[in-house]
Amino acid sequence: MLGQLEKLKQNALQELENIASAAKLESWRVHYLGKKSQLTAILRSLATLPLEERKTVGSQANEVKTALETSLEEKGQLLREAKLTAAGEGHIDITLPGRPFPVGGLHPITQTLYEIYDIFASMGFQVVEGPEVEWDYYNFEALNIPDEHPARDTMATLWVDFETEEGKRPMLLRTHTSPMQIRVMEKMEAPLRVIMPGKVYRYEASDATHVPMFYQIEGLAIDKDITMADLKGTLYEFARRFFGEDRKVRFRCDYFPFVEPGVEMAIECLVCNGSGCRLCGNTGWIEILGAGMTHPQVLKNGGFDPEVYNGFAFGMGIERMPMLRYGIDDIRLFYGSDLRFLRQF
Ligand code: FA5
Repeated sequence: MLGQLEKLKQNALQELENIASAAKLESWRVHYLGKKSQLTAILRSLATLPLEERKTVGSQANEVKTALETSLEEKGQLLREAKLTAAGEGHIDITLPGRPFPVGGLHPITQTLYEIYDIFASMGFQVVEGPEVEWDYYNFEALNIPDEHPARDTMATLWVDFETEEGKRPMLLRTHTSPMQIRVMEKMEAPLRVIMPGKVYRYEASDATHVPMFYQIEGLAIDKDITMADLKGTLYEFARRFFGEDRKVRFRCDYFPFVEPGVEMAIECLVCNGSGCRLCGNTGWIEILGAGMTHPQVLKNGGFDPEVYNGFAFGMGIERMPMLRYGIDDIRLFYGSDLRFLRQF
């Protein structure tokens, strides 16, 4: 039986030499190593042999099996390589890894918006969006800024008047997100806590800190016993979470016709830590938002009784936030489409 095994091995290996296709290789495998092969029959018959013979034949049969299996594996590899080379000959090297698809990322302003949503969501604020093309009524009138009010001059407006049968109705690209205060009040019941993000437009020339289209997030809270302490607490918490625990925050009086009293919130300059630099105009502070207690007339315009309800509102420019955090000294970089800048975030 030992001679039979040796012969089997020689025949198998010789045949294998001449094989040139995967199909033939498979037939070879079935013939020499398959369930009905001579080798399998020998291995099965081992149990019937006397002990001594079983040992020698068994070890020889296993050795042949291993040799055939190894040769089969090697031949398979050779055939696969030959096939790849033939396919690629004169064309391309198809064994090279493919070109990766470029994967985009979120714009730094979008990232900032998402981060701010998370902070306010954790304080119970929900996000509400509204139109960028707005009626004069919501953008100005209902916010205590009637025609000819000097506050209109602070927001150079892009008008897109709307023709109706009765004549022109004043329409504009919203100059701030504050019109959403009225829209939300008209639709929602108190108590309410909302933030209202979006693009706003001003007819202004661009410079290092101004662009004609930028993002704001408006905030509004209305309930029965809201105080200035609630406003300050909410904005302190926001500044602490966004700019870090130790960053100093300052509130000062300011004027916006739709709040009374009105304040501006500034944070200690992140570039010079308050000692004065170009970014903060040597003051050590940078204003990031306007805020205040909702004016009673504005509550009335939104359908709330100011004898029962009160509220606070704030509005922040978004581009300034990453500018401060990363020391970016020109706002136009965000909208310049320079991928070398944008890919850093
Ligand atoms: C307002 O727009 C008020 N609606 C804010 C407000 C809301 C006050 C609710 C009270 C209650 P202001 O015009 O100051 O305020 O603009 C707010 C922020 O927008 C500024 O602090 C600044 O960060 C940003 N901003 C203003 N103009 C530009 C501009 N041209 N480019 C980029 N950011 C600007």
